[in-house]
Amino acid sequence: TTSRIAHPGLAAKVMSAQDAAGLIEPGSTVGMSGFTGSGYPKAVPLALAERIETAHAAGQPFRVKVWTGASTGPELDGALAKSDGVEFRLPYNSDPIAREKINRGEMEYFDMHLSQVAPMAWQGFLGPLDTAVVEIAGIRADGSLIPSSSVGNNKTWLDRASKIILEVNRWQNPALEGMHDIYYGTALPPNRVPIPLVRPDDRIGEAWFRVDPSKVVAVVETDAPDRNLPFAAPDASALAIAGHLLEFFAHEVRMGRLPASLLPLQSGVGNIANAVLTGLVDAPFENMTAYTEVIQDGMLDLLAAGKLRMASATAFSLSPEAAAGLNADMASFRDKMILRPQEISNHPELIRRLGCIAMNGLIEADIYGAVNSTHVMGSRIQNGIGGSGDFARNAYVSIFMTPSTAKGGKISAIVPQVSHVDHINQDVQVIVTEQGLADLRGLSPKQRARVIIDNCAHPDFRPALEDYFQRAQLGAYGRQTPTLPGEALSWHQRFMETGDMRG
Ligand code: 0RQ
Repeated sequence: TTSRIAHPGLAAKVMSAQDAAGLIEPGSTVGMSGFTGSGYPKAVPLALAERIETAHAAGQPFRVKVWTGASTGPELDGALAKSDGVEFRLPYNSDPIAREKINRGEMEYFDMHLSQVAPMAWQGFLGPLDTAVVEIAGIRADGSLIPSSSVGNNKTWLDRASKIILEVNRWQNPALEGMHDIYYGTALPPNRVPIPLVRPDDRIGEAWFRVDPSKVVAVVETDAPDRNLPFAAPDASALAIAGHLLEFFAHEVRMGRLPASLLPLQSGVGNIANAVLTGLVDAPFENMTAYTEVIQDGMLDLLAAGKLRMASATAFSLSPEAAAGLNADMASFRDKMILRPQEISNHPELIRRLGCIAMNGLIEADIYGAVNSTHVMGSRIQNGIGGSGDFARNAYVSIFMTPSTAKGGKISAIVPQVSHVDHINQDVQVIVTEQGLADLRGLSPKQRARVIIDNCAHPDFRPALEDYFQRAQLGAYGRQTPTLPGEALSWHQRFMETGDMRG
């Protein structure tokens, strides 16, 4: 046993990843830890994938259903998808191998609002949970668990699962202990009560997970890094988007619609979101806070610069350099960060109460402001809705950001009609591209189309959008949201036929 496992009863359950994976039955449902590449189990899923491949080679069927917090790493989603071992997956995936299987129709996938996973599991809508496989940073003498670099749905998996496999990862910094806030006050209707969090830095729970030691069937020791992906240096487009957004914030402060320290920031993942955060380092806003899903590099920069007072999230999503920097200086960051269950980090009640500024990416938006965050050409899933819906609908101001074109200019991110809807126009208040910013608050559909076409569309596509909008106003069945159904998706059709929306 090591100093990371202080509970003798659980120390006695240490075994190899292979032996632990042997306890997972074909056809069962497995709830795994992991959120945006951090805190996912790194040994048991790999061993399970090997077991599945061996079974398949012997002609035996073997697939499992996998639930997580959000995206994980190649050792989990990649390995299990490659082994053809996943029959069903929820709630968010960004692994390329799993994405390919899903889009080939070989894997069922339910992408869902991240705040709703735990409540739906409790409500019983997702079926029973057979096994939890959860990475932790250590086990205390009383048997409580020190959470790892993400919290995600771990509390719910530990509570709901019939049996539990723990991965104790020595790579995780022991100073993570004390950073987490695990809230145990959720209940199902009709017994639900208000969640007592009124400031982003409130602590309302405990620093550890509770667990019933009799449900723990295996403890596996690992020493392996999170999947930390590098961020690309922001390109001209990301810098332009960040510039428009910072100008907007300054304007809103001048108009008295935002306080000088802004409101709690939520920032999606990806290079543009990171560029916006980096831009805030030199902006005139002080004492900012973040109430968000993930702490990425830009958030650490803001904390280090003293601009951000604190950040609340459910996980880290860091580049290798930022992860190393955080690990080396955990003592100075620790008190400024709180990691919570995703049910709390993304809770509609809390997002509405705190008045978050939501900033998320999109695949395409239409001239009326509906947003597609998930499906390329209406059918091919990219990642999933993730937390974007939790934040967009409930935010104080809901912002979506994107380059105005994709695939080297062949695709317009502004289209006559989105090919799939994740966010209805009422949930989309500001759209920003490198061309400019459209403030849609208080505007009717036709007024929205005017500013989206003028401010956000790429000049290569603006005339065609203008032409469609004019003809729709003359020829549509109704003039409230003028649409020509026979033509609205013709840009997508043209891309699928010719590889270019421009024709
Ligand atoms: O694909 O890599 O094959 O070229 O989509 O696009 O431009 O790199 O942008 O990384 O910010 O992702 C919406 C996917 C944007 C992301 C989305 C193609 C593009 C590229 C990625 P390639 P970019 P980003 C909190 C918030 C939903 C979840 C969410 C996302 C790839 O932001 O998953 O918001 N959001 N969570 O080429 C065809 C278009 C396209 C397109 C982009 N119009 N047509 N392809 N692409 N636009 C975080 C969590 O929930 C965990």
